[in-house]
Amino acid sequence: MTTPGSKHLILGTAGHVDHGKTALIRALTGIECDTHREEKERGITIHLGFAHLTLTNGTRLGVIDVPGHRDFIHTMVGGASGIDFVLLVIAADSGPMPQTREHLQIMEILGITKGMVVITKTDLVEPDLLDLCELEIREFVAATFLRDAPVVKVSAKTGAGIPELRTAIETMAGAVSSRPADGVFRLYIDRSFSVSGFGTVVTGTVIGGTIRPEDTVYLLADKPTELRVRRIERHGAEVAEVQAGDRASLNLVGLDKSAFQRGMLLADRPLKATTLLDAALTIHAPKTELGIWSQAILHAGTDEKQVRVHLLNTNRLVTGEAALAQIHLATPSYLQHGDRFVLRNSSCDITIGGGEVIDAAPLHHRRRPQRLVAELELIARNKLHELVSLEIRKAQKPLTVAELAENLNLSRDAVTKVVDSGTLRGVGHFDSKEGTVLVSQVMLDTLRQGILSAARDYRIAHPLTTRGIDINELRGALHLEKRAAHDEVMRALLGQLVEKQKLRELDKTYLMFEDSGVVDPKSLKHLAIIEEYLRQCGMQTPLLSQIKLIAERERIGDKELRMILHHLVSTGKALKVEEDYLHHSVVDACRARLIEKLQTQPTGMKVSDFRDLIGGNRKICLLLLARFDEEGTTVRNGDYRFLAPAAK
Ligand SMILES: Nc1nc2c(ncn2[C@@H]2O[C@H](COP(=O)(O)OP(=O)(O)OP(=O)(O)O)[C@@H](O)[C@H]2O)c(=O)[nH]1
Ligand SMILES: [Mg+2]
Repeated sequence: MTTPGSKHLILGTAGHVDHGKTALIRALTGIECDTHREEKERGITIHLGFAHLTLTNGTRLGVIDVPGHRDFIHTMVGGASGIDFVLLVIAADSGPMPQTREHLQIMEILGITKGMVVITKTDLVEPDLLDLCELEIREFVAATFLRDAPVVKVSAKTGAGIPELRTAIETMAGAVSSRPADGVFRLYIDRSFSVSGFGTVVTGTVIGGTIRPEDTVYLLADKPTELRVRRIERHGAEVAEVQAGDRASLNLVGLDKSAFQRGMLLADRPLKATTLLDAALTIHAPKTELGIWSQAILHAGTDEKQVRVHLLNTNRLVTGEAALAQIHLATPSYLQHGDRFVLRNSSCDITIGGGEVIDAAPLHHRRRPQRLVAELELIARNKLHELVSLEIRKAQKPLTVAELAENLNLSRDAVTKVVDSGTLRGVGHFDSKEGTVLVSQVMLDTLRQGILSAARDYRIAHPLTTRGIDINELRGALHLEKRAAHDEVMRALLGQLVEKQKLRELDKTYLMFEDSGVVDPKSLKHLAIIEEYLRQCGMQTPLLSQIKLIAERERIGDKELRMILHHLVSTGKALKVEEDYLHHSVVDACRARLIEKLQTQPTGMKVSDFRDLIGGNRKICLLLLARFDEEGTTVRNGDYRFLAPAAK
């Protein structure tokens, strides 16, 4: 089991083919990494090799041995992606070679900052040649993160220098800190196999978070599939958990082995997929130039994808320069803010460069406005809080911390930390039952304007109403969901608008401040006349032409009459049955008589019985019964109506 307090670190090899990486790991750990038959036959490493090294304090380092051959750079990138420090292996008899340089570039692109140079095969050269070789190497690494790194000279054949190398590794492991083990658990699969009696086992480097047996994980392929972790091994022994910086073998339940492929991501939540990234990009390959649009292969973890790169803040990018780019992926990926990636050319023979994801869910930038570029530059520099601000500004609605975390593929804790730090610019905070709700100032202004227009429009649409718009009607007008998070924002804005005397509150409804809610007496009188007429008509519903006659006599215009009828229906004073209007008192009376009758007639009633009871025409009877069914007064069974249980 894991030693308490021990570090979780991974050491990787790098260097040109045949320079002695695998032999060095064998000399250090006793573990042979070239285990495949084809590797033994060809005498080169083809697949990633895995070993471990126990330090004197008990810490067990994970070790990843990578292939040096130029044909397997994609495998090397996958292995190098999760490492904490590197042994750059250079053979004394040949010095730095093309893949020494390419591997070093890849380390820089991946953001690796710690490591040492190991000169191997020292048994093959004379001491003065060795000194020359060291000088050459010092110059070679002078412009890289290894400029002040230790240089250790060894021979895997004789064992010379191996104890010194072990000491240097101990010292470096002591100085490197483990990655944070909180946050989202993620692991790029590098191998998967079946173990008889156990099912599927996948291995990979944990690049974030922690996972334990019985936890749920998701295989993020085309869509997330839920799986259960049955058993976890680290360095060949069962453990109670693995965390960022560990090599892990996970025995998973839920899918057949064939579902798992190298490059797929496992995570502890169903992360959002993206086919678009905003990123900071640097060109490393010598004499290389990118135009506004270019094709490339993007490597992230053990995953590789065809992409198109669209430069945002320049039309041309040359060796040594950095730029912002929008990257279009051919198939969905689950990258997140801060992830590093390597770009290789489409024919897979040159490492062009690489960079870091700024926004994994950007809007599609057809053009390249200065404001967007400035925003991305800010995020690239100030990181997380700018990203969170941008996400809030992008949203067309209020967002909770949980929604933000989900949109950004971050843990809630990470988002909460940013929110609590008070560094978010142009963002309003609100408390709700769903936790803190965040809204951009721009969106708040839009909502304020929306509330005022809705309050004004409501009164224009309902001129005979003596009340204002209520919160349910407002929610609809503003296209907000019926949720505590959204209502809380609306209430806060309503409060502000009332305080600023833009709105007036009347019985939990809202009117424009200058609107007293009074309807002119003549209109009210007209309304009362039409309502009274409908009441008197009872079941003998008048034709519209008859209502119009009354209106004419009272000097009520056509438009006003339509408004009055609409008002009576929308306020529930009248029921509109196709072209007929029934006063609600008539509906109530019919309902009362129906209930009374059904209580003494448990065998139910047909439509004709109901018609005899109330004396209306068949059409109105049918529509009234349908309404009573709908409101839950009656239930229908074939031709018969019965009293609904609730109405009894
Ligand atoms: N004399 C001598 N030979 C060595 C030493 N280290 C490695 N070799 C030999 O060099 C050859 C290549 O060694 P590997 O360890 O396979 O080289 P590698 O860097 O892992 O090669 P790739 O993984 O294919 O890139 C083998 O024949 C080793 O026996 C050394 O220190 N001295
Ligand atoms: Mg090797």
